[in-house]
Amino acid sequence: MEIAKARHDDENAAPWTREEFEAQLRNKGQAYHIHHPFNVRMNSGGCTEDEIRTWVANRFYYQICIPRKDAAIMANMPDRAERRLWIDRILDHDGHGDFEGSNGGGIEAWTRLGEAVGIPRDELWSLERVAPAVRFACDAYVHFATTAPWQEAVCSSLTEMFAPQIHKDRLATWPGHYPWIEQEGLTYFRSRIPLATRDVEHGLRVTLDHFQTRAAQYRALDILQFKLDILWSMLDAIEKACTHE
Ligand code: AHQ
Repeated sequence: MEIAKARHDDENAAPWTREEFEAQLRNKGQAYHIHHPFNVRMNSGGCTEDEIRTWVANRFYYQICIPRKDAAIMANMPDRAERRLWIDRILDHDGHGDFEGSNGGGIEAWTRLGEAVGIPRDELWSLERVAPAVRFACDAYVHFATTAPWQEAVCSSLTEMFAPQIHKDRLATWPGHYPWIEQEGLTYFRSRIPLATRDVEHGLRVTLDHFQTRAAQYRALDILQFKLDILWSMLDAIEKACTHE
């Protein structure tokens, strides 16, 4: 009760400065799934081959939801300048041009990760290994992006403030811990580091501009927590699926 009361009183305070607001957003990184016990075990070499395959197969559902989520945001975006930036996110995942090589997009790169860990393309795309709670969490993200004001949906993508580190961790630890995984399969993680950094510049500008009062800034923190909970609960479900293998 005390926390709720403290926040209620605080919501009428003067808004945080842009710097303070950004610091509050970045402070939410303490709840990022980089700290989830399954991710810690995975990046310290503690997963079996089949647990890695379970993680890859379940995260594939999240990856194929991302461009649909971004298209939903585009549909709610009235400003052409913002759409001209946001559309890159869809192409980054679905691919573009001749769809060959690096033009194949992130979903294709994740398919190559699947093959590198021993999941054939058809099995990965069958979604047969996706846990119900992973599907639920990803569908909740797409639903939020479809129904929330576009600036709130943009704010929810800011978990990517913390993503470069998690990708760097995998690139630094998997080759040593999981030498059975073909190195080419890790291309997706390498590709996301500059893209996440670019995405966050846009997402942060929209967020810092849009949420103007202290109450609105608290709303932004709640939105970010909602997305952090999506990522965390996905790993809860993946961890549970691994115990039943
Ligand atoms: O590969 C990831 C990705 O393309 C995205 C898009 C972004 C969004 O729009 O919400 N979030 C995101 C994330 C990706 N990878 C996750 C990981 O752990 O590999 C991290 C995740 C994120 O931090 O939101």
